[in-house]
Amino acid sequence: MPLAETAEITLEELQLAARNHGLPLEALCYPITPVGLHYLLVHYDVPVVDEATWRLQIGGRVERSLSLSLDDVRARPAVEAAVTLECAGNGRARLTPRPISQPWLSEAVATARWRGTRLAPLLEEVGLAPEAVEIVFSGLDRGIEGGEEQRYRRSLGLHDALMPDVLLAYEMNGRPLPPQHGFPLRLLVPGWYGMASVKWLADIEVVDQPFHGYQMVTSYRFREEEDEEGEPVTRMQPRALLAPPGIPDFFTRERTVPLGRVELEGRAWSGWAPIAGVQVSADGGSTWWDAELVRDLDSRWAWVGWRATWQPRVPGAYELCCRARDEAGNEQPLETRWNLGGYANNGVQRVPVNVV
Ligand SMILES: Nc1nc2c(c(=O)[nH]1)N[C@H]1C(S)=C(S)[C@@H](COP(=O)(O)O)O[C@H]1N2
Ligand SMILES: [Mo]
Repeated sequence: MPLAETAEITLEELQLAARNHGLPLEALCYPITPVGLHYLLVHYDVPVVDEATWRLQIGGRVERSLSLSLDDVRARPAVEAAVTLECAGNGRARLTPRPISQPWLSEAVATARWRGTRLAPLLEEVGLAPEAVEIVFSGLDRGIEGGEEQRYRRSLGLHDALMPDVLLAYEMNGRPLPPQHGFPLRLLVPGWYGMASVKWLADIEVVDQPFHGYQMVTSYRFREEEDEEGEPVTRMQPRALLAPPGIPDFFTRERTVPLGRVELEGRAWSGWAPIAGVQVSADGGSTWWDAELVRDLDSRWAWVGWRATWQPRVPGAYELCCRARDEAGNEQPLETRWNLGGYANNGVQRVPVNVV
């Protein structure tokens, strides 16, 4: 991934940002994000898929291959779960030097109620051969990335693919998947950054060698130098976001609130362990107080709500921050950790607010 030393965003980055939109932060108030406000990330083009001819092919190192229509998939036992997805590149645009890719600030996250069928029983049904080591998931979308023509493809090791909450989802918030979120079927890997949840899923192939596709070995690795192999990006780091209070300036989006009590609210999540606590600061991270957690979704894989009261004593310029920690002891850092791809950057959000 190329890097930019300047703060200026290029036209290519703007082109990506206009296609791939984030969650407007005021929508953090909804436990389940309305579909049109859910963040969106599409590497290539949104494919046009005809439901009548679409098939899910499951093959490779299996005892019996399967070809399923959408009705076949829908006829299987269904489960529904609220799942928070976050793009691994969330926060990338604030890094210096800046990795040149989709220039997210902090809004590449959302939660939907997904309905689908579990992957594990389907894999048991086709019968994994003894030499199976990974499962490769292929989308119908094609493009060129890093000079390499490809379909969007990601793999999971057997252990991860057989996690009981991994879904093949065909509904989002009670309706068929919209085109941009993977119609007619997508993989959903709860707790992991979004890249694992392959949209427009058409092929599941069981393989006997680790899969070395572009999205596995070139992208989505933690690297500081190009020639490093790097560790793969997997689960979401803890992060808290604040729905910015008051009213925004149209251009800078700086906030203005009247002097008095301010009720703050936001959301927090971690793919490693449940959220243990959220703290808030009004002085840019020097002093903190505890927020109250609001567990308003009954899903381990969905964000929790939080709220806190802020009582500024004098008018002036403040900087609100929030940070989350999870039950595994992971905590958001004050400063961001740099890597070449700008992945899993969970430095705390900073919201400038003028109290008048
Ligand atoms: N086939 C396919 N699947 C994909 C992608 C893609 O470009 N093609 N983008 C991935 C990335 S990087 C993310 S963050 C999530 C975004 O899901 P959403 O657009 O439904 O929010 O989808 C993932 N699945
Ligand atoms: Mo992503």
